[in-house]
Amino acid sequence: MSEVVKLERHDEVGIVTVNSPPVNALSAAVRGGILECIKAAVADPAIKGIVLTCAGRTFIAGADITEFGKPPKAPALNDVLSEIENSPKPVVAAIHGTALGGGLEVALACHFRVAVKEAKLGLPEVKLGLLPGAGGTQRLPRAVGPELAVKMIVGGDPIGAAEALKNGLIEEIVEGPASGGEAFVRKLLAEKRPLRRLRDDDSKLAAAKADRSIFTNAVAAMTKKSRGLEAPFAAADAVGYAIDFPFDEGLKKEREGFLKLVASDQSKAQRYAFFAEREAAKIAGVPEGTKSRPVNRVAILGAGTMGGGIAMSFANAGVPVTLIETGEEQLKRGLGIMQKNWEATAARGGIPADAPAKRMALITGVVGIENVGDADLVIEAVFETMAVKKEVFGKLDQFAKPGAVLASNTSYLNIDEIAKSTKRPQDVLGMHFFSPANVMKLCEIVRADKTAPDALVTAVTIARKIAKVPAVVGVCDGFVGNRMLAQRGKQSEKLLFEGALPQQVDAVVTKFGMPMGPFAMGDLAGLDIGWRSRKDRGIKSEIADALCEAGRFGQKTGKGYYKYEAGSRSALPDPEVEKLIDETLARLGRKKRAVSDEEILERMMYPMINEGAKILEEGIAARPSDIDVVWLYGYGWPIYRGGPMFWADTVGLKHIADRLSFYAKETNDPSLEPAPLLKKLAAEGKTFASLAAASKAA
Ligand code: 3H9
Repeated sequence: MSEVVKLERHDEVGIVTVNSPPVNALSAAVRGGILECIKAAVADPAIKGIVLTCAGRTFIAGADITEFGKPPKAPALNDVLSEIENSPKPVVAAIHGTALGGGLEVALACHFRVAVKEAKLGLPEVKLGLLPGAGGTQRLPRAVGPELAVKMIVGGDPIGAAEALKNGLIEEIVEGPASGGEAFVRKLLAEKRPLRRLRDDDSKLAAAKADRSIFTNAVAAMTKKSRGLEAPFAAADAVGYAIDFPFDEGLKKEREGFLKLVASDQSKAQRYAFFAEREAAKIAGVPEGTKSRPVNRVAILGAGTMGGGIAMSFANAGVPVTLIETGEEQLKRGLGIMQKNWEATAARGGIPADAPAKRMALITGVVGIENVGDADLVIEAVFETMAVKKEVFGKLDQFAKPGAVLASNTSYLNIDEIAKSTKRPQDVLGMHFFSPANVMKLCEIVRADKTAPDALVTAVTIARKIAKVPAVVGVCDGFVGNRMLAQRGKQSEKLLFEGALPQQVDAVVTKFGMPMGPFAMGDLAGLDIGWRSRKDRGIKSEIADALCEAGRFGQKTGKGYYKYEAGSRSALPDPEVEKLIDETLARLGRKKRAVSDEEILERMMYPMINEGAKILEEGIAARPSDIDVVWLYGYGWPIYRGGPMFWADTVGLKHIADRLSFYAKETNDPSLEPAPLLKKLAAEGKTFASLAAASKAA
């Protein structure tokens, strides 16, 4: 008998329970166990109907992703599903938690489905660069119609039980789930209801068979944001097979599509990103069993763009916030912006109509830092200079409750230094959110010299609670993300002096898959900030300075590296900028040359990877995958390229080290010389991944 799947009999109802923590993924053992128990239930003359349910926190959350790319083990999931669907006795899936991917495919092979009201059902395979590979693209359209099926399969987001009920994906919302499933089976038996095998029911496909535009319009809407990705398009094709081919043929074609994607570089990168994100939540060097301190209320200092965005993130997750400003005016302004943002989202249908009021009610706006007293976590988002931060932390020492975690949202300042202004450095750390903070998922958690392990665990835990992706980093200028970005910034600027244009550089970067190039990003952030800071430090950057001297501060002045039409954020190349660059170069006696796209890509990416290698050597990041998480969730690195360190491994570290040495000489820039770690790995023919594997084994 299987260890992970059990069959019990309650009179005439057989209960098959999967129990394979943490998420009941469909490992070979679970597949084998389900097959064995279904066969046994079908063979048992005392059993008239069957419930398939799960123990623990969730229904089956999908195939076991760790098995992909390894030699397949019997039984295949499709064979298990055929056994379920062919059962002459009704099989009912009783769902709680999340029925995802292969989990929902199991449920779709059952004759009926019921779920508890909190359950979520979805086919998120596209998010792993895959398409559903066990009939999901064939059975879901038959259950809910092709339009919703496209939305769920191509978009990958799950739906709740109420929507599932409305669209015929489940029959009933139950309490239970096992007891609800059992009651439902008894009802079926009493009513002698015929079995519903989705494979044999084409009724919901009829409309799209007659008018294919129903399907193609849904696909067009869902693939709009899929630039560069393969899986959403392949998944859409697979739903099309349900409309165009008989079930068995559609299933075969779906399988072919799935196998192709499993072997693709994109899916490998996306599966890597899935585990990298979860790995990042495990803090290196913290004693096992270290518990988070309770966080029932958060205080945020500063209701500006960052403070407001951070406050919104907490309120979105239901955490009460005390929002603190220095004056009524600033507070009113900050609260007003938050309310407007939520109302705009509600108007677009992104959140329920009553959500803005509910979320605003979680935020208490007050004037004066002395009001931090009842907060378990204080996040400072005030002006970005060391003197101001020190003053604020000194006051926090006086007013914050003992044991409260004291976090700075600084994007580059030294947290060790900030911690010195308190008598409780063990409670101080960085929580670096990214702008816009209510949207961007990354939170760099900065561990200072004296940060206590439980303070760190608290920050990571609360970050996950508010749906951020935490990555623990050490203290250095710019931490992981901005420190690497600075290398790219330096090269992008140098490229202009050698003959490249902003639009050429940006085009190479966006073609690679980044949402924006460095110059469009500069225009968005405002060029005057860097200009003022350069002036203060007596540094020159002739092209950027010339732009600012001409009043070109970026989007806010309608002109920067690009020009912008009134009310538009589209960056338009501007001949005036080209002229200004030419004049600057002539003045400096610089000669222009043709710079190839290949060189641009290498000089944008390789210096960042080189910096990443230094970050690893210095222990600022514990794992290469933590660096990748920073880039995936803080800077929009294309998920199908896994992150800079993952991508570097696919390019080959020897090639990268060689090219860096070449550019160091060619452009007379010793900072481009490969870092010792990169050199070593390149010489040994190794990858960054080999470092992660070695540290896991240790
Ligand atoms: C698929 O089904 C293909 C089929 O169509 C075709 C087959 C032929 N496998 O996220 P958490 C681990 S593709 C292996 O922290 P939560 C996870 O790594 C799959 N492991 O919990 C972590 O391990 P650790 C389609 C998995 O409560 C632990 O479980 N399904 C899997 O925040 C806890 O995870 C999906 O894409 C898995 N499938 O969220 C769903 N799932 O503790 C993927 C999780 O060692 N999963 N683990 O770090 C999720 O979205 C979330 O895990 C879930 C729970 C919402 C279920």
